[in-house]
Amino acid sequence: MSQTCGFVAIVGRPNVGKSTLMNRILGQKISITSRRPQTTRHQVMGIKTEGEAQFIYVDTPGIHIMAKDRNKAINRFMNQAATQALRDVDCVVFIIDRTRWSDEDQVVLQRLEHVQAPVILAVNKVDRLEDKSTLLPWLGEVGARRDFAAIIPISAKHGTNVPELEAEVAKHLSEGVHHFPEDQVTNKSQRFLAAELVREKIMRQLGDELPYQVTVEIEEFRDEGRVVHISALILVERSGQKKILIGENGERIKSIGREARLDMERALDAKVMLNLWVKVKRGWSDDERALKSLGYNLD
Ligand SMILES: Nc1nc2c(ncn2[C@@H]2O[C@H](COP(=O)(O)OP(=O)(O)OP(=O)(O)O)[C@@H](O)[C@H]2O)c(=O)[nH]1
Ligand SMILES: [Mg+2]
Repeated sequence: MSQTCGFVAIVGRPNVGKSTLMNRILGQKISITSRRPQTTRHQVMGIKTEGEAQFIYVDTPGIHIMAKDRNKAINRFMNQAATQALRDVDCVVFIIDRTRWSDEDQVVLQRLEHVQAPVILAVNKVDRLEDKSTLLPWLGEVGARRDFAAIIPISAKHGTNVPELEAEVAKHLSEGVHHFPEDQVTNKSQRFLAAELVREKIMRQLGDELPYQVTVEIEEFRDEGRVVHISALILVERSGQKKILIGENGERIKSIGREARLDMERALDAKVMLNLWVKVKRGWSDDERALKSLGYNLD
């Protein structure tokens, strides 16, 4: 049998479960997740090779409407990264949250208007649907908004119907040689993953405003075999934010470091010595040049 291969963009507004779905399909944490919107900031590939078929999933930042307070360079970057992932794909998985349809879902649908590739609609988080009887009529209603290749209710968190979704995606791969070796699971480096894990703990542990003002840079990544030494610099916008991040007697930063380190040790299968530093870099999130130097580059 000949090989099949395909790029599959996972898109949707923030917080609908795109990264959770990708991790579920890959069976490991490739992309960070949190209950806050705008967790993912970059395109992240999750590569799954099963016999002759290679699926190259591309997790994307949530496509969002840029209101006055969200029209920063970082927001533009995130929307561009998501839109760019739609180019030249073999298939799109468009995720929505249960039976809600928001203005941002509408924006995503509009971005898909020019996409020729088949679009599968995944109605996620059905485990949390209060009234299950609303689902069937909703699938009919939402199905009228576009000619979807399929509409599949799923729970990315619990795995419900995810194999069915993958089987649907498999129909849309094209014949051709694999782009990646079969044991490769992502296009991102271990350094990138390390920085993301620190940011995930910040997203998960800190209050409302702060996580969006934070970015993480890896200053040192030294692999000594059994031990990996990692130094990460956490950049914030204001000195007040630095104080919050460090917390009373450094408790907060310690807890962030501990959780990030445990995840890193699991991912790298090695002991990790993690050092965290916090620095104020005013205006980094609205400065194109600063963003570039901090790794926010479109591929
Ligand atoms: N109950 C339930 N929660 C889910 C499901 N899928 C995702 N979630 C939760 O929804 C939240 C957002 O999930 P993410 O995977 O980070 O969402 P995302 O679409 O990648 O979000 P952005 O990266 O911010 O665009 C997290 O708290 C997940 O645990 C699901 O099927 N059921
Ligand atoms: Mg995400």
